[in-house]
Amino acid sequence: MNPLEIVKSPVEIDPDNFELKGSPVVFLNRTLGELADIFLDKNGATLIPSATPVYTVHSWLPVREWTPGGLFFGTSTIMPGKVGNEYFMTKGHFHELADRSEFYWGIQGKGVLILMDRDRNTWGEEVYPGSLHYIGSEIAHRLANTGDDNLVVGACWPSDSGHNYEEIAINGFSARLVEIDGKPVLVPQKNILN
Ligand code: M6P
Ligand code: ZN
Repeated sequence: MNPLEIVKSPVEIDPDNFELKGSPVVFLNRTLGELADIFLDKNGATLIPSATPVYTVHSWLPVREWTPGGLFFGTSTIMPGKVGNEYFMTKGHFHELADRSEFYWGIQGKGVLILMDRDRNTWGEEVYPGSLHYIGSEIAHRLANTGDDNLVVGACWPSDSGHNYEEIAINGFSARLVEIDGKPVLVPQKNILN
């Protein structure tokens, strides 16, 4: 950059679909085939084509991962849909440096941000255009789409937070977000496991 020059930022949010445009942008597409394990209804998952996208993520990583003091930015788009009666959702994670926090904010659509603390207490926050969510340290976070349209959520997290998926892969969240009588309900995992 030259002194006194006014330039465009290399990355911007596409106002039409809220995806990130520019360079460098990392794109990730999570299909049902690779996520089938996170849903309770394994048989229900086999009824949906495995190539079906459940969510996509566009991320701008302006610094190397693990750089202290930096920030990453992403937009997640969770598609509408259910496996059995469980809403399409993200894998969810704690941070590898577990005291690192994160902001999420609702951009489009509707859903629930599912949060779980280290004592395995799980609760949710409603996500809608304009909703703002502070995810404090040691809190696992997962997004579920409860609407009929795409759920788009912005995220900003520290570049040295990392992702700890293992704990969620092994123990899951202590509650699942399912549709009961047309409404999203958090149901304790032990009560719906056979
Ligand atoms: C947000 C951020 C990212 C995360 C993405 C998808 O954009 O929290 O760090 O990777 O959502 O969520 P997950 O990693 O749980 O699949
Ligand atoms: Zn995170």
